[in-house]
Amino acid sequence: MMAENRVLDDELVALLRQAQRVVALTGAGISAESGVPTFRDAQQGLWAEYDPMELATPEGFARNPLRVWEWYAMRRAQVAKVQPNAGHYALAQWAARRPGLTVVTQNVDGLHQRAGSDRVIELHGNITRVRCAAGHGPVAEWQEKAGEVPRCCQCDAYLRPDVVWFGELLPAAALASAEQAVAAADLVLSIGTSSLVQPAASLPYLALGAGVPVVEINPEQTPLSADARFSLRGKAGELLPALVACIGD
Ligand code: BJW
Repeated sequence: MMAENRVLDDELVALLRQAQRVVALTGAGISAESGVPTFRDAQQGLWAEYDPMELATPEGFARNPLRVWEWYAMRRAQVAKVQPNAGHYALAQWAARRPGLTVVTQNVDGLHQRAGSDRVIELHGNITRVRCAAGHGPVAEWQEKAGEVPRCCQCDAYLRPDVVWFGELLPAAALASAEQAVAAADLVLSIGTSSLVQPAASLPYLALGAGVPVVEINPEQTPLSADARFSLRGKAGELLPALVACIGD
C-alpha cells in the first residue's frame, strides 16, 4: 500500500510506534538541507557538472590523480563548513528513544555522527579520511602542496580519499553489518536516496522480501516508491522530526 503526504496516517503511526529495530538507510538527500550537494539532482547535483567516470572511478584517478585529489579536497572543505540539519538530529533523537535504531548511510560527510548518532554504518567510506592508493592503510596526516597529490610515506604511492568509487567493492564488514541489521529489522526507512546505486539500493528489497515494511522519504519518486509501504513526498528535514514526534517516548 502506498500513501503520499499522510504523515499522520494511523497505520503509519502504529508502525513507527511499534518498531524497535529500525534501519535508516540514508543518501545524499538527507544532507541537501545542510548545503551538501546531491549527485543526481538535474540542476544542482554533482553529476550535472562533473563526470563521475573521471572523478569517482579508479580509472579516472589513474588517468588524472591531481584532478581527482583536488575535487575531493574541494568537497572535503565544503563538508567541514556545513552543519547537521533537522533530519540528522531527528534520527539521533529517534535512536535515543529506540536504541535498536541503526543508520546505514551512503553518505561520506560524517553528518550523522556529528548530529549524535552513534550506530552508523558507512557504506561508501568517509571523505574526511585519506588512505594509501596501494593499500598501505589510512593516513592520519598529510601535507597539501598546490599542484601535487600527496604520497604514502611507506611506499610513495599516491594518497586517495577513503571513499568507494564505481567499480570498487564496498567495505566488506560495513556491507555485512548493514545486511545483518536489515535482516533483524522490523522497519526500514529509505531516506533521501535515488535508490539507483547498488548494492545499497538492494537493502530495502531484502527487507521487503522478508515481509518487513519499508517507509520512503523523498521529495521525488524513485524506483523504490511503488514497493514501499509508505512513500512520503517531502524533505527529510521536515518529515523526520514529524515522524519522531509521532513515536512518543
Ligand atoms: C531529498 C532531499 C531532501 C533531495 N530530503 N530527500 C547492479 C546493476 C547495475 C549496476 C551495478 C550493479 N551492481 C553494481 C553496479 C555498479 C555500480 C552501480 O550501482 N551503478 C549504478 C549507478 C547503475 N555500483 C558500484 O560500482 C558499487 N560497487 C559494487 O557494486 O562493487 C561490485 C561490482 C562492481 C561493478 C560491477 C558489479 C559489481 C560502488 C558504488 C559506489 C558509489 N560511490 C558514490 C561516490 C562516493 C564518494 C563520493 O562522495 O564522491 O557514492 S556515487 C554516489 O551515488 C555516492 C552516493 O553515496 C551514491 C548514491 O547516491 P544517493 O545518495 O542516492 O544520491 P542521489 O543524488 O542519487 O539522490 C539523492 C536523492 O535525495 C534524490 O532522490 C532526491 O530526490 C532526494 N532529495 N533533497 C530527502 N531535502
